[in-house]
Amino acid sequence: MEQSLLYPVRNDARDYTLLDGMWKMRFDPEVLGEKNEWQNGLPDAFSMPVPASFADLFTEKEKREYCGDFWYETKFFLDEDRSTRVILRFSGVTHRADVYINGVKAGSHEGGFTPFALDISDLVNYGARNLLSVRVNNELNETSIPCGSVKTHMDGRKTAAPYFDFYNYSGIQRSVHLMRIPKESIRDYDTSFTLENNDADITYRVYTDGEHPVIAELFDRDGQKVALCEGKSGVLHVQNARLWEVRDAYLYSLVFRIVDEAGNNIDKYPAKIGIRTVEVKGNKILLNGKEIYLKGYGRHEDFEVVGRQFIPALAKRDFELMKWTNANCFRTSHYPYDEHWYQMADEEGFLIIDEVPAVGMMRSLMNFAAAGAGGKDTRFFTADTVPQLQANHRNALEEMIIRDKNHPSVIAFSIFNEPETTYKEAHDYFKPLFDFARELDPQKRPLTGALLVNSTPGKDTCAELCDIVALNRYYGWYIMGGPDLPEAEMAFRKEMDQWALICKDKPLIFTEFGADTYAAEHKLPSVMWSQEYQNEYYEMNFRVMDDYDFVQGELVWNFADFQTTEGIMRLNGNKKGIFTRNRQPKDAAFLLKKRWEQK
Ligand code: EVA
Repeated sequence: MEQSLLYPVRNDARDYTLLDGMWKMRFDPEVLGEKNEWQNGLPDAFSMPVPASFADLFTEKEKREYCGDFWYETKFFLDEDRSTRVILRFSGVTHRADVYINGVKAGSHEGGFTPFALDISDLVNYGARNLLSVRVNNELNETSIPCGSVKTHMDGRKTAAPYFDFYNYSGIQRSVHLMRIPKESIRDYDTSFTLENNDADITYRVYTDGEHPVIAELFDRDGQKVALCEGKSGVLHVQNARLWEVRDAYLYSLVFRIVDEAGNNIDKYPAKIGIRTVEVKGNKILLNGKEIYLKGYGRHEDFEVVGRQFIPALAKRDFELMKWTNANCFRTSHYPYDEHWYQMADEEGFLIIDEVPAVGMMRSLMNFAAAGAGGKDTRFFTADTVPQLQANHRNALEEMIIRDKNHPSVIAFSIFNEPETTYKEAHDYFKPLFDFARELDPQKRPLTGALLVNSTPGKDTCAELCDIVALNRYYGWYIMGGPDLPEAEMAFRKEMDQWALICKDKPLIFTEFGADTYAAEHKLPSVMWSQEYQNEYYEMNFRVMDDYDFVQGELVWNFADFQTTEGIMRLNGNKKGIFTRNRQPKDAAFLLKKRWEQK
């Protein structure tokens, strides 16, 4: 990792300006931008907010569905101060970007859901205005994660053909910070915890790019200093530590400082940390040494008009709804979310399974359905694209773990969603990625990955890589729905009996199960798509899960209805939400609320 991914802060050593606002934008279907020197000024542009997913802002279909290159431009002023480094930090540009400062290329990034930072100190004009241009591309292919392809229509138009079930929202979808940080600075830090009786040890390591000493100080919520340690690594001992617990989130402030000979600060970075441990023991998941059962949701970053943009008020509503249903966990299906989600979860005491965008690893427009229909496999992991795909996957994993490793809310990393896992090449593909993640995570959190319907004991090759087995299962929906619900229950139990043999000493959680439900539909007796059926579906699934003691979590699919690409399988989007897309409860919300109150 060349640049530090630390979240921007303002204090006496660091500062930033948020470049969010109205930028210029222009599509570049013929890829002429660079040749025509758009990096020196974007002609005939329209205005576009940053951050934003551009798709649903437009009224014309070709613009909403636009796939290819597109350019953004803004200007910023920089004062005369040359004593700091100037860093441009993008929190997420989907799916790839080339960045130019005053017409000169400053850097590139592949991957739409993790941040990247560029040192532009030598490219900027001090005491003057600067031109910032970004060429973005939102095409999918079999080396990008998520995976997909591009369809070229007869009139030459290109549209995205995702191998996954969510809309390919894109653009500069997250904030852009212009940071000023000291030339000798804190690049990163690791924390991990051990608990003994009422005390805790915080083992830390700070990475800097200079030789000056580092001081680490820990403050409690009232601002009282409770521990101090000198050195780039060390152990802070906390007496009577207040632990970070589910829905009782106590956060300490861990302040790192690089100091000069006179004791003055060269750099300072304040980290919010929660003291907690996570481990897997036998078939249980332990948080602070105590068993925890995961209750909650697979989600999306998705809302009307704004697409994937982070809206603080909406996130607040979502946390209130999740709390109302007595949930304690969510999975960032199917990509790392905006950093604010993790900050809020840290404060609220929510658990997160953090997922890398490794989704669509099967050649099909709707892989979940194709596999359900016949256990189809497309030999995805035998293609020539695999080495490049794996390199991109590894980078995304690295960026996600580095970005999120110090959040107390993050209790596990998910390395895939529903790839083909039924042959050896899949195992060969994933094994080094699991090894890499294990090495990278200072807290050695459990690793997992969501297994597709046909990844069953005996066929699957990847569950053995996981510390927590995670299943996406749709018994009673894609498999034997409606009048076949009793048969679905039998088939589900049959599969669970097989997992019982594997999960003697491994926990198993459900990362997806759910039924499409149209919020306006009621029917007695039930039919598929009605509110009544969603309840019956969940009751059946819970009945089965409750009979197997190695089941340690249930994350329903999905928190809310969400946008997908068009097709006969979807009614203007996926309707498996427990809440509607505008965040009102379906009947199943009340069922979950009651169950999770007791669970
Ligand atoms: C579904 N099933 O069919 C979901 C998808 C999801 O939205 C899956 O992991 O297996 C996928 O993305 O509703």
